[in-house]
Amino acid sequence: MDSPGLKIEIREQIGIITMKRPQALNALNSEAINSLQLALKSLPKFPEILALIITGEGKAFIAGADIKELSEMGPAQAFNFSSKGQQTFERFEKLPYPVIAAINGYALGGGCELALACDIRIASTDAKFGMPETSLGLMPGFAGTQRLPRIVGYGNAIYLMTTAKTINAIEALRMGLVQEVTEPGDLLKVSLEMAQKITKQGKYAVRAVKEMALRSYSYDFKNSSELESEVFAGLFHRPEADEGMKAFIEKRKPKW
Ligand code: DAK
Repeated sequence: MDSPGLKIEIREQIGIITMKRPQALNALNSEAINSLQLALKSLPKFPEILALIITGEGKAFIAGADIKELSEMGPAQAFNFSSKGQQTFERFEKLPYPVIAAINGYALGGGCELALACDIRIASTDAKFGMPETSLGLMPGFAGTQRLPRIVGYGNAIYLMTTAKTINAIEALRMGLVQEVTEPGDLLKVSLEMAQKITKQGKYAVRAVKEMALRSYSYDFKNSSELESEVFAGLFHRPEADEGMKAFIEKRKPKW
């Protein structure tokens, strides 16, 4: 399934979105954002999906928002572009299953922001990360100022955003920006293996964990803990939890 600038494929229970505008290092222009929105709209047609991978074709994950397009925008267009991008990234974040960014090459600016809206980030050894917007007299416009400090801590986030420094995969791993680093040729394989691990867990349990972890952004600790008890109890209404615990006791793999 292709739309301009991207491809979606489904491998068993795993969706894979590949950004395909390699001649511009997959820079996000309005067309690419529209295609991402269409891709998000089409995902519910595949209820079998339990994890999603997003990656880029060629030598970049995504080298940022399209600077050529941005340079022609006035304030009103910039606001619309930013809001549309923010809504799209938020929909990624809110997908009911985990989303893995498989980061090959450059993940700069808006590309790094899209990776931040994913749940897990795996980088190839040739990946390069950065938030170079300030070097263009801009600032991150897809909620990167909000997500980056939550993921790497305030100091690391301010450091990256105010120096416009590009860091490599090992530095990104040290900061907690990525969870795993792999050889470029193994990136998809390692990402698929991680996705497969997720698909083997209880579907509703994984959903509940993601929902609760996301709520940690906006809820205070006490409210979140109370809600966690309710969501936890809710899992006991489903056969999945019964089967998972029974399988452990009977020393076998769960059947779900
Ligand atoms: N936009 C447009 N084209 C890009 C691009 C980008 N971000 N990145 C690369 N390209 C294009 C290049 O212009 C070149 O096109 P041609 O010249 O061949 O037509 C082609 O991709 C190959 O790139 P290079 O020839 O430059 O490749 P190199 O290997 O030499 O260098 C590089 C790779 C990644 C170091 C370099 O391309 C580079 O510095 N790219 C720009 C990276 C960057 O600064 N990214 C951050 C963009 S700013 C907002 C909304 C969003 C944002 C901000 C505000 N609001 C509306 C408020 C987000 C901003 C950003 O993401």
